[in-house]
Amino acid sequence: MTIAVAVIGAGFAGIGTAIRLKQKGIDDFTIFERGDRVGGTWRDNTYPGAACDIPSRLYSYSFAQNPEWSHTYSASAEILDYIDSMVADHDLARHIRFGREVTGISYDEESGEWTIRFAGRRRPVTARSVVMASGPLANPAMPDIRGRDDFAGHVIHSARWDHDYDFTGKKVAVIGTGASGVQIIPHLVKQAASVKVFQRTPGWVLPKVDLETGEFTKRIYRSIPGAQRLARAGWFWGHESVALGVVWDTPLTRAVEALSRLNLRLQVKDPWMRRQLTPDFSAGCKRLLMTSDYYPALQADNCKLVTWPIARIAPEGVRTVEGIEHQVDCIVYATGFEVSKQGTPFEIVGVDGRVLADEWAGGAYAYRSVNVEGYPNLHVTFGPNSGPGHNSALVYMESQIDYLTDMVVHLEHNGWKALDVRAEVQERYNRDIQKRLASTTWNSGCQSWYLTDDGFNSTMFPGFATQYANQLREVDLRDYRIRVHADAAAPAVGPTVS
Ligand code: NA7
Repeated sequence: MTIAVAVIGAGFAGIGTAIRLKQKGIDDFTIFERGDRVGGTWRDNTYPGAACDIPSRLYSYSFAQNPEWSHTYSASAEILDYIDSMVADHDLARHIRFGREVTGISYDEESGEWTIRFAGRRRPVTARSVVMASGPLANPAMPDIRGRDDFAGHVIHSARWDHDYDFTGKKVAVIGTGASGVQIIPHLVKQAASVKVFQRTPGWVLPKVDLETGEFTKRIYRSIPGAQRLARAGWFWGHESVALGVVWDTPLTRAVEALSRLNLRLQVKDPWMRRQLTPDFSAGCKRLLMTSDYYPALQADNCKLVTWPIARIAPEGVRTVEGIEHQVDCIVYATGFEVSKQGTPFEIVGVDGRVLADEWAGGAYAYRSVNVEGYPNLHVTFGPNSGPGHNSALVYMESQIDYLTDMVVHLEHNGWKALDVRAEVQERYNRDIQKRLASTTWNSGCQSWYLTDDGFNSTMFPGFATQYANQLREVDLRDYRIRVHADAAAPAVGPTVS
């Protein structure tokens, strides 16, 4: 039997999509999840210190606000609890199938249906619409360093933490000083005998002021209607103004850098170390790091910052280019994720046997980050050029899921076969996006996970969250080719190909 909607992934995007589908009267959907619990990146990232660097009031859905957040910023366990509570509150458990790893999906033009195939001997499922909610930061990236497999000690990736490994008395190497690395290192310094931090590029660091939310404040949120919305709006507009310094190279960028330099001067005494920790790229070109305990940890007696490039991994440890071998018991890779900037997480075959990964080989693109021409009724969350950069990913996500669930409603209520974005509309949109990206800080010369090796930016949205939300506020059916079933009447909007 064909279902209305197949949602792939039970992280924030999949759960949010499910809630909005239900609220819009669509109950015939199933969420397919490869793991054995919901939560996506917050299920996987359980390393010590794992927390969000966006305030909880903003890193949550406006349609599922939570008066109980314990701090300004939430730790991963509390975010996971929040996701669990959404599942319970909206009776979503009966829609979720665990242990279903999707291996490929393909579109049949005749029936207007997608076939979803799974690993193992699971029977394929057919659906009229598919929502890709598998997340861009789902698969850990191991760095391409010579001899990596030769290491004889213990290896851990930040996104697959080994909670059974006891760091007490151990010599540890940490490779990677991005958002994950700077959260892990202070915890390892407290536990391990010694920690060597291998830094390739220092980031711009701002202090993280994380306050506990008192009972009085929680009571206000619980009892006064609109109080949570007001607090959220405050954080939202605060982050919108930060865009002026993070998205574009403006005087505010210099102000962010000055603040970060002051933070460095106040926290790090040694001039040599300060020099090693000073970035040589514009603030905002890579993600800003929010932490107050990273610099103190680097200066602890049992911690050492290593800035010589890594030559290779040896059986005993990490060898740097000047010939020193740093012998360790364990290597922690905080090296980020395989971000699908060009590929797709599994094979996606659209009309005429077209394969999306082939079309995205030069860099991914989509219309309004959600739809791709030739792949009707397929909706992507966190798709091409939807990256926030300066604001909460969930603010962006909420716009996407509102938009795509409206499209599902159009399709289901009208009994149409397909909605496929027009090629010329998609092309115009992407030409404009790339033109606007050229003047952003992300394209100002540093290498980051936002860019392909050729420097193509298919991840970030070049503007304010408000602009992003505006473009997704309403589905303009004239942007889409509507296909109807052979025996159906022509739709009232737009030209038809049946
Ligand atoms: P990131 O931000 O991709 O950081 C990865 C880190 O690993 C970064 O410091 C990299 O250095 C470093 N890295 C990667 N490959 C190597 C090699 N080969 N040698 C040395 N160092 C290396 O991942 P995170 O997990 O910290 O954060 C991911 C996102 O999650 C983050 O942006 C937030 O959106 C949430 P580099 O800077 O490339 O020189």
